[in-house]
Amino acid sequence: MSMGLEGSSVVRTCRICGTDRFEGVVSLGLMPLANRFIRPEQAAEAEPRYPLEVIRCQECELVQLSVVVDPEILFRDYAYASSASAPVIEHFAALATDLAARFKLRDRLVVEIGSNDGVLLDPLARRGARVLGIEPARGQSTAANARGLETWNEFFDEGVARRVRAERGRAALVIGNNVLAHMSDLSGVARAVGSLLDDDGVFVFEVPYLLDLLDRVEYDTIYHEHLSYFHLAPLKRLFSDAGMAVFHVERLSVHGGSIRVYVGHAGRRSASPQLAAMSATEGHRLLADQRIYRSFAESVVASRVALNDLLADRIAAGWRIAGYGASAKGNTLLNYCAIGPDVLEYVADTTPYKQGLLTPGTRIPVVPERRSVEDPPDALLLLAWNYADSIVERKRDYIARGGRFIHPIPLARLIP
Ligand code: DWN
Repeated sequence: MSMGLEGSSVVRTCRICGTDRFEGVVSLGLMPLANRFIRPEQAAEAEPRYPLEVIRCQECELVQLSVVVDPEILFRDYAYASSASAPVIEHFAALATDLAARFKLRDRLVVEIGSNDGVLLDPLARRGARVLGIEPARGQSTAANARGLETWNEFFDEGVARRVRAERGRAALVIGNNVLAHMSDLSGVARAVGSLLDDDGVFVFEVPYLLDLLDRVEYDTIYHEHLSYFHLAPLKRLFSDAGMAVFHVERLSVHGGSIRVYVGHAGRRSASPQLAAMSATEGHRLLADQRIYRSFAESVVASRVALNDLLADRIAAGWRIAGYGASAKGNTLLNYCAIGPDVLEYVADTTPYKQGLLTPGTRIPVVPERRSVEDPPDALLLLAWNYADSIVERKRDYIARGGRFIHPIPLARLIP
């Protein structure tokens, strides 16, 4: 795919089935990159903006972005660190336990695509697996290697798969959490995984689930890193075309609602009842019916109006408001709703890399999380609402002193 001006290109054919017949889903306008936080000395400089528009393939039903931004721009110098969020550490510790119980991993090769700072490689290695991370972000790859978790600073593709197989052999397990949605050449990735897995090998991956996005109006999870918004039907097509088969799926609450999908070589494992049940549910939801997507687009506009009304009302009442969690989704929400430093005094965040920088497009200062304790506002806008339970629980003292949270979607509401 040849990249156009500023490292982006328009999608002409579906990234799974290759057809060129699309329906529009929603357009959020021209948006800056959600994880490109701005240094204060660059605050006055213009930053690249790209169309953020979602389309749906009329053949295989894959919901996807209409514009692809060069992954070198998106991921080489990358702000997101998995280990900055305690709930993510807990989530992947539990996954390691689950995988070790489900598969024989001791002394077996486990390759993780998009392994970030090694948050999952670590517990897997502690269970005796021979782990290898494949991570394109320089900072995260360096951090993982510094922890003794071998990580190649690469984008995963068929060439890297061949090199792993030549140098490490075939894998019992390939894992890819919150990475498949970020990859443009899905067919090439599916073939690469298939070539790397041993005969009984399994590819296990987590992706945000389209049904949760639609039902909870999670429009802020739409940003340029997320090229695809998956449900089972197109995923089954993708892996079937690569000589593999989805055989199991689990529904997860993480990241606003995700699915964990298990794939093996075709014919090696029988489909689980859970897979049949979820496939049937998708059939009943008529996800090929354009009316679902029109309704979602209308709900997105209603969500923006409700949030801006609540914020205006509270500011008119004299409240000081700040953001909590400088998340990528938060930057979609702030830019789409035009929420700037006149509304939020700061955004508190636990990620050292982000602190001292400004939010992309809206230029709100990101500060250490302790600022929300030392200089508590009247309300904190939950830009990391996917951890709302954990955050509200941990900030009981803030609430006890009269502090409130604003949960922005689907319709803005105060907690408590
Ligand atoms: O797919 C992706 C997901 C998995 O993670 C990536 N493309 C990018 C990233 O999206 P995100 O930035 O929206 O993810 P989070 O994990 O929702 O970001 C939460 C932010 O909030 C982080 O910067 C850490 C911060 N945080 C905090 O300040 N206090 C998180 C918690 C739990 C907290 O208590």
